[in-house]
Amino acid sequence: MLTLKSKLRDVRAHPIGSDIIDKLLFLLNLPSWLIDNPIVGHLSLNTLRILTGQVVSLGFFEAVLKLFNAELEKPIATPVPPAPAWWKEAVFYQIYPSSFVEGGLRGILSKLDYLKDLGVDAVWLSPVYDSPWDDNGYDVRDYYKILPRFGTMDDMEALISGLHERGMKLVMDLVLNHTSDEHMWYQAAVKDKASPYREFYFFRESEELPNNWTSFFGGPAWERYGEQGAWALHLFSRKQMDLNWACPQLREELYKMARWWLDKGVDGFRLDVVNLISKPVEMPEGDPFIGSLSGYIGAEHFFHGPRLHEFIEELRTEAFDPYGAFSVGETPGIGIQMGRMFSDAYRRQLDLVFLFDHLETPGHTRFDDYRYKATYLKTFFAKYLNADLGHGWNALFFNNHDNPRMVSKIDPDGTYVELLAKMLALLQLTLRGTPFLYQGDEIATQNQKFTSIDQIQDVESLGLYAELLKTMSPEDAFKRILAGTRDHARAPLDWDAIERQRKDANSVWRFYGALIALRRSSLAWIYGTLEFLSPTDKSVLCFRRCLSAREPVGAQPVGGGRPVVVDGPVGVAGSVGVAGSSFYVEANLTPQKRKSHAPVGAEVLLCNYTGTVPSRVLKAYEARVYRLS
Ligand code: TEU
Repeated sequence: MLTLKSKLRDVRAHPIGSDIIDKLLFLLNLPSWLIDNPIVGHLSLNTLRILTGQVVSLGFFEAVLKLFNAELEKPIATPVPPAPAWWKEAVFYQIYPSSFVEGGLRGILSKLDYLKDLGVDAVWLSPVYDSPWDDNGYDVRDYYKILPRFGTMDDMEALISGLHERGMKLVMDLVLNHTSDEHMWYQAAVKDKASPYREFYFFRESEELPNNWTSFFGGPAWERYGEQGAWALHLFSRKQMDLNWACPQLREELYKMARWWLDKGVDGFRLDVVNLISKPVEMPEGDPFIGSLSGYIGAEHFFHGPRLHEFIEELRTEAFDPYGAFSVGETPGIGIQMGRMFSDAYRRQLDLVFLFDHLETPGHTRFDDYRYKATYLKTFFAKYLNADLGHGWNALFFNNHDNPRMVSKIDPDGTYVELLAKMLALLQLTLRGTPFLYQGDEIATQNQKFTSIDQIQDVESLGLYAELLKTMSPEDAFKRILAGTRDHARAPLDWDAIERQRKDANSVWRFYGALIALRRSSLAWIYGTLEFLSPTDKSVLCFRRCLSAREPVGAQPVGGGRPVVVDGPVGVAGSVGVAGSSFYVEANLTPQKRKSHAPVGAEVLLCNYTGTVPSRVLKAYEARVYRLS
């Protein structure tokens, strides 16, 4: 049990403690040696609290201590080596339905051959459910209905079969933390205090705001609704009402709905903000200092709430396991160790999680107007992919519908855009983990050139803009919006550019094709070991992937442990394993020339520069794959 008297190094040894400390260091842009040296490690939490001038409230420490003590790691009972799985081998592609193609689900259906040609194995489809569209479908009005502008349930079924006929899988987006205020449960709850649906949400009757929590989209997380005017909780927009997972009837309804979709044949789910689903009954005040660092007050109470893992285990048992459904949790705010608590196969919760600590560099949040230094990727991946994840697995992505384009964060002027896009693709498809491409990645889509707030549609950006105007000029507020707006990623996909690039042998599109083919050519890319090399060179990320020759055809699972045994071709990707294959990958993360560390004489298989004979010098953002044996 951890208390205020516990030493910092004991807190550091706890998975949640380790992640929280890392997160604070990240937000403050402080080096980890500050905490990891023995003198500081011997300080108690309470001494630290006093030494830091009590800038962080006692309430915060109490809240995190509760977290630590509630979540002691489960003992490992039967160590079963993780099996090969289709989702470890697959290349995923995220479709954002309002901007992927015109024509809704039928439009998507018409593009399945396109996706197949690109080499995609599985599609993650962002929400297409009936919705008033306050947050582009992440505000579900009816989980059992398709939004008419995307088509009908028949179109959905046609899409599922269309994918399956082509040997591809479908992963739907499941929004379980909240519903739209127009959902019939919420409507019933607001109309009648005695309604059984009242318990599905968080209603509080008080004069003042029930607590100081803020919404991710600006302003308080509480709003008065309906005639009685009770407060109800919405961590996102005013039309996205948080669901009370402590209510067993609600959970049963949600599991029933997930099973209904699985009966239709979907292969799994991406679970929207799934780490937020459990909230403490007392709804304690959030710490304002911690809130000022992250931009949201109260998150320490719900980013990893008291019954989170219990709920997720139940969801898996009740809904996913009977179908062998795949799950990837979107888990903003949590770190590597907490990620493991979801994705370690022993714990039987989720298959994968999306972690976000590589989307900004230390000391920055999304709306800061700054240039992303790609050298951070070396630090990040070495830490993330070297961490002991038990029998967990990683998801690899640089873009999604919630973030400005990575190429533009690194290179706002677009000077190196093609090289950079190819370099990121090369890393995404050769590092260890499951790649998730976002629509437009394959043609190096950049940020939009917005010039005025009138062009911005996203509810998050508009909410934040209104907040910012309270403390800064419209020009400065717009600069922040321009830096972080999700609208950058939501512009229509440029099909003309796709056509052009498909014909151009040197295009980014064709480079993706080559990388996906390379990934399929050897199981070393999937189950092989990953070893980061040349750690002192901060500019060049280099690593070796290797399928062990000692095992017949096998490899080390993530984080060590017993090897995965793979017999011949497996899974959707149809990759084959050749024992003893090994590859070397290097990427210059800077626009300056850098020295290559590759073994002399190794054969270059792929490079993002064309027409030049690879030399011992890496040019701006140059990235190469070599065969070692
Ligand atoms: O996103 C959750 C999330 O934490 C962020 O990525 C989000 O964009 C927000 O800006 C936090 O600052 C998921 C969905 O991906 C997003 O599109 C939804 O708006 C959100 O949940 C609510 O459903």
